[in-house]
Amino acid sequence: MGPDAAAQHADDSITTDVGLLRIDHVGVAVADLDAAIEFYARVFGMTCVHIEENPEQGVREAMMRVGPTPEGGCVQLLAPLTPESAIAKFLDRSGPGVQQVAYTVRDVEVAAAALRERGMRLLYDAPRRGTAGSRINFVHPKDAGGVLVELVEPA
Ligand code: MC0
Repeated sequence: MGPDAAAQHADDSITTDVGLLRIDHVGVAVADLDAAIEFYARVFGMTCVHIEENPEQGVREAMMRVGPTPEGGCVQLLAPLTPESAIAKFLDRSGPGVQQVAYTVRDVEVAAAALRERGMRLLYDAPRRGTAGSRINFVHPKDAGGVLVELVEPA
């Protein structure tokens, strides 16, 4: 058994599958949403397929489709709605750039429980509302190698 397999079998009590299906989107913090939409469309040829305000998350966001079909995935542009929002804080600290990597999961509660079982801190006790009526939760970036991981169960 190689080192990877050994690590995988280190705790036999962990049995629940996290249920990741694919990369849902990569989230990019921006200061000006309209300017960023124009930039991603003009420079990369992406198409804006959805715009939404999510006051609970403190964001105005746009989904930019990569490539001609939905299988290409999306970049999510995230602009702050208020100075207190997570995105405003991120921009103040790090400037514009990748703020999160989001995975589509079969069931967000099952995924959160499986990740808690593996020692990850989930940000919410129960899922909250994300883009287009999805249910979301996050793994704290300090537990995931410096990456804010979002779990997305589509509506
Ligand atoms: C903070 N840190 C990050 C980070 N945010 N590292 C990587 N990626 C990020 N996005 C690091 C800091 O640099 C700092 O490191 C440490 O974490 C601070 O931890 P904290 O004190 O807990 O930090 P806060 O207060 O900045 O909060 C971070 C936290 C927050 C992830 C808890 O941003 C949060 O609650 N995020 C989840 C909600 C969210 O991001 N909403 C916007 C997207 P050092 O080394 O200096 O200690 S809304 C969305 O995505 C929805 C619409 C959707 O897709 O459906």
